[in-house]
Amino acid sequence: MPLVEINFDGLVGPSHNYAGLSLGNLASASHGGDPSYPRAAALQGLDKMRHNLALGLAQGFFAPLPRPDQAFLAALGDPQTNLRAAAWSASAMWTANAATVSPAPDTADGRCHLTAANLVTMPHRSIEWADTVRQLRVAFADTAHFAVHDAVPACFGDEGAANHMRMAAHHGAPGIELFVYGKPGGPYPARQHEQASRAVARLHGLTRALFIEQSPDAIAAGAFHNDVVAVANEGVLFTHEQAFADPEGTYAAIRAALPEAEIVVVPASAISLTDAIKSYLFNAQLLTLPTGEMALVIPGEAWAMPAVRAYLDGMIASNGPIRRVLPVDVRQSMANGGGPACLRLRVVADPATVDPRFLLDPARIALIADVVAKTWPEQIDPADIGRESLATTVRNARAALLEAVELQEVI
Ligand code: SUG
Repeated sequence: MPLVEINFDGLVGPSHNYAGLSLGNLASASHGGDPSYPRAAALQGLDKMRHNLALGLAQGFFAPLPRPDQAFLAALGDPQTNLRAAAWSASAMWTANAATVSPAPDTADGRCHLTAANLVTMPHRSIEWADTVRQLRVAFADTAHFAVHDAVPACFGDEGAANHMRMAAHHGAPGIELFVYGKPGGPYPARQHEQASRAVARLHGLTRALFIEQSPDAIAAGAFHNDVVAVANEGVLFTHEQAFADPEGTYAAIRAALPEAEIVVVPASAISLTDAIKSYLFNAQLLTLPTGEMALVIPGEAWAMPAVRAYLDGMIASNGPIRRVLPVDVRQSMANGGGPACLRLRVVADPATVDPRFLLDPARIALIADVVAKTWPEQIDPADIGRESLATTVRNARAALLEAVELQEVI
């Protein structure tokens, strides 16, 4: 089978909660302390997977990580503060931050390379990667086709695919890889370090990589990852005009490396940076449908914002490369700053080379939804974090999932 794009969504874990842990992520900060609804959150995510599968696209998933993280709590002397909430976070649901992926046509050894992201900027995320990489090594165990790398050293922050875009004539063709990094000095952390991006490009054996500075204004306005203000697919880049520190230089470098590139720039006069970040328009899945048309899977929040809706109506009416806009409801994830694009890791590969237990069809989605409906907590209030009875519920829910999908070895 030819190489296709497979989207691996993170199943929202049973401890999903709002603890306001992410400085610079405006949604996380504003919802900190709200009650959360893990069951509804996971079912919303599964509906998105079902929706994309129904479009005729390949869909996979990753299992939630073990929470609460007892080793982290013990190493910190059992903290009662925000650090306790960190150990309970279900943040691994945002698999765009699980790893950076370079498909086989781009790499020196002709294998698909994945490097787990160290996520060191935020304590609750820094504890993900060791468990993530174990899962990646099960899913992509076929070393003839895949190479899975540990995270780069923690002195350089790496947030994975959220700050990485790939452009190519089509998914199976050799492509250019765009690494977007931030420079420190603004009001919020610049989470992606240039040296981490360069290390990942070296580990993957890339010959055609561009290193692009993210606009400090975008980070200051709340674009804590590049995928909040830009998304690419095959030959198309869809970007806000304030995404990059040097927009014109960036577009010129992309066009020089990939002459067929089409760059759709949304001007601030149509959608302000503030509205782009609030609506999460760019945190979309830009997908090539089996018909060859491109579709933009956006959060319902973006569709509901008048300025964004007006822009999208005009875009569809025009002759641009993005032909369809498909809103989805991932409200529970959105309230923590995670839109449709955050919830998925894109891997271009032959599905036959991936462990089939991570791939989905409607029956497997129904199986997972059934476990979620029966075992995921309906609601978590901030005061519940730390309760032993809830910890037991969360552990049992995850164990029930792993048993149902026959993935007990990722425990
Ligand atoms: O790292 N939110 C995540 C959202 C990640 C979104 N991912 C991408 N843009 N690719 C983050 O800021 C909030 C957790 C809390 O506050 O409870 C959180 O971790």
